[in-house]
Amino acid sequence: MDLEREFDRVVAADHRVEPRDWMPDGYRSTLIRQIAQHAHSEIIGMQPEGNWISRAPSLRRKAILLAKVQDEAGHGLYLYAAAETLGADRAELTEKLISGRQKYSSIFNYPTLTFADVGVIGWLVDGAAICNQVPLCRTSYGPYARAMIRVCKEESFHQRQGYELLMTMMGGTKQQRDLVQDAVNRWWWPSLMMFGPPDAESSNTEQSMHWRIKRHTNDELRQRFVDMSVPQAVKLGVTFPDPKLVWNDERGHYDFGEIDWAEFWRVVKGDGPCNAQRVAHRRQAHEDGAWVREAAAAYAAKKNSEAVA
Ligand code: FAQ
Repeated sequence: MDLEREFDRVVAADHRVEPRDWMPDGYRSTLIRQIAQHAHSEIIGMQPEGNWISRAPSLRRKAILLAKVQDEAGHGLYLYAAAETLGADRAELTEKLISGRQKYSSIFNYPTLTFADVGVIGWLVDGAAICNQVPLCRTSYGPYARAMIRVCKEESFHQRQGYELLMTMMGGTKQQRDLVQDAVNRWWWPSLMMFGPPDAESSNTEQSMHWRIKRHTNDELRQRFVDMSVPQAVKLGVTFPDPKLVWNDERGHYDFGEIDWAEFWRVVKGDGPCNAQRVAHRRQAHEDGAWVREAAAAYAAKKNSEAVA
């Protein structure tokens, strides 16, 4: 009881809960779920852009894209390490991902059809990720909050490289401008879905807000993202595919049209355009890496037995 009171006090005072502190089982399992999904998203999220590394239009673009995709791998590993501080087993988390028992963000189940998609992912997908993750720097669990600080710094660079790429294309030929607009048309709605279901249908929000794991609701962050993106689109010279997107003076926010939630749930449940491909690719990479894990384990065992002898 005292332990529970102490936990409530730490959370209410906006202090951090640390790995060795007592915590309710539900708090631990909610964090493992969210952090694992987040880690899986970073790892699966390497694929859509990774497809373009060998086809980047210049050495400069290739170097930037390589660095970005490597950062995503780093974020994934960082987040798996944060999940491990809660007692999760990394091998088990990977197993759950490749057997379809654990989720990753819906956004990475859409195809990247042209190089403009690389720019739009940086601008909108990383932009949405930042919007969602900056408040997570103040999440109540210490290792997750600290991981988010570094991740957000790198995501800012990702967002800027995307926007700069698009600015360059918009200053090019009509064909290049059309590619950008087409990519924006395809990624806008899926980007809005990244924030999760509407608050009224979000099963975890209320409890996660109470525990200060989440600091804002899904709809609050989605609105913040829309408000932030519209002036950026104007500056870039593109439009969003939503006739209902208008400034509402009374609310002090942009109104926007209804999101296709049926599509969202279809994609979350595994039936998006690229779900099967993404998971199969990850499974193959995991199987191909088996010899590395075996060699590392054999080396560690040898070192341990030498230390004992
Ligand atoms: N996709 O009750 P809620 C990135 C699930 S950014 C798939 O509202 P919650 C960077 C949800 O898990 C992307 N599933 O859930 C990058 C739950 O299922 P469950 C990753 C979704 O957790 C950029 C159910 O629906 N970012 O990777 C989605 O309170 C570019 C009910 O939903 C994070 O993970 C979705 N979009 O709120 C990398 C940020 N939305 O488990 C490469 C941390 C919801 O109960 C390239 N996560 N679901 O069966 C969060 O902030 C939260 O987990 C939310 C969802 C806001 C995503």
